Amino acid sequence: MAVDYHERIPNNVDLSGNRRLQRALESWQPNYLRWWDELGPASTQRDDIYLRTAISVEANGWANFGYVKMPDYRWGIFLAKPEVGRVIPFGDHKGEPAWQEVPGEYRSALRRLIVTQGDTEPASVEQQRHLGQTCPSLYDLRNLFQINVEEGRHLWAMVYLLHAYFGRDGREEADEMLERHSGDPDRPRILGAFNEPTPHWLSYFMFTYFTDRDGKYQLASLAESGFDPLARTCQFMLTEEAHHMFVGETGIMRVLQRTCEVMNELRTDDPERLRAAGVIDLPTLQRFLNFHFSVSLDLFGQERSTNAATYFTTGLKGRYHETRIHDDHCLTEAIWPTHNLMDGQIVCADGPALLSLNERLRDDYIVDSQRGVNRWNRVLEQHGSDFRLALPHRAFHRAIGVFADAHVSPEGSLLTEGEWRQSAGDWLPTDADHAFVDTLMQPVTAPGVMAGWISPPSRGINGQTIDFEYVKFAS
Ligand code: BYC
Repeated sequence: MAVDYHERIPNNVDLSGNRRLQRALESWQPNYLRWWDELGPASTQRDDIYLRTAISVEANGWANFGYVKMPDYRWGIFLAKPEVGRVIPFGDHKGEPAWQEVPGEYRSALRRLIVTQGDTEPASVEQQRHLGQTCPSLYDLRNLFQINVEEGRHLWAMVYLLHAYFGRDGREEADEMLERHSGDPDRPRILGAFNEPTPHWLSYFMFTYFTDRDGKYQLASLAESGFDPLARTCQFMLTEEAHHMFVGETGIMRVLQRTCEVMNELRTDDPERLRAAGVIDLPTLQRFLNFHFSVSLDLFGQERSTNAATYFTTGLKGRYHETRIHDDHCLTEAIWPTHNLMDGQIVCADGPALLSLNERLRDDYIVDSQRGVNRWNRVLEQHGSDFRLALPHRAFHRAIGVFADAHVSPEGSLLTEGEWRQSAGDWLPTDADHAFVDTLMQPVTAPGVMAGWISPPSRGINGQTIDFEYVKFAS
């Protein structure tokens, strides 16, 4: 499964054995590079970045570190090793051999899933385009660029599937991936969170903690797919996704660490005094957490979804860790508790599990999200602070699903519109919060030096020291 780096498009799928496909992808490649140039990381084309490039999909030694100019990054196509004799693990086709070709009757549903997944990847690169200009350190700058090139590679992964398995309409969908843009009023990205700006590094760390985590759960569900090429692609993408969430979790942890240090130095938790001292106060952090968590919850779709039921019964998209679950994997009789609005109250009532698959995945996601919040709270505890960060209620600030029209407090109380308006500024980032955070966003590019609002990381990348020159700027 070694990757062939002599090819124009590095791959482990024997691309040179299929000339037509190779030519089609080679003709998409310049459009991709043009998109990267126009909408990828701004003003970085000639800088040397200490990046990790995949050289094999084996668990040991798949990564190679070295200085790369981002436009020269070897974006390629990597599928995890095939599992000999793999069978479809769930749904009506459970136990049948996994599909190596697209089953005709599920073609459009499968294409839609792949397009929705693929669309998020370039969207996040577009959202983060300007962050490099305000990096808090070279270490952080390098991590941003690592994530950007990997999201670019994840787009390549989905484009490969579209080109290889969906003929002409797949090629058209691949072209459209580069034509929709994050926040574009005429041609926006498909899912809501990917049209929200990521204006500064606090939003970025929250995004990589909460929104990339949706990526983890969606990719893990697609990694169970009966369509084997999709499953294998997503398995490999998941290994890269883990680093993105690490950047978010440790980023927020370092912000907290720095705030706590200053709180203790000044013996205050007064937001105004802390802001004046150049750190982000804890209520502001909570407001950003509320925003990014709630927007990410929307990415799981409606609480009751016939789409999700169909994806499952037809074997296209499974549950998180499907093969580790002990049940019939068909769910025809099963029930699952789902949150709903009934008679002016939020209730959690049993309903058909098959219709509740989006909600079930959201449940798994919430449990996982809470783990990091607990680790963040340990930092507060260690510094003697009584403040605790908390995930807001799942019905808070939702734009998709049964709570989209409801006004709900972070604690889960239903409110009138007037009550909501009165308090929304306490719960969600205000323009003033953004303006304050923006004042902190001054670039720090001397090796080993950190912006005043964030602590150093506990260690460097790939065994390098924290003051390693992770980015060498073109002079
Ligand atoms: N925004 O039946 P429902 C990642 C639409 S992140 C706008 O619930 P379904 C990454 C929906 O399309 C992971 N529209 O839908 C992270 C449907 O439209 P139609 C991305 C939305 O299909 C960071 C209608 O509402 N991967 O990788 O069950 C950086 C009915 O809804 C939204 C995937 O999402 C929304 N949030 O569930 C980089 C996996 N939600 O039919 C990358 C693939 C729903 O009425 N996607 N709608 O026209 C899916 O599995 C599903 O499409 C969804 C939605 C879970 C997203």
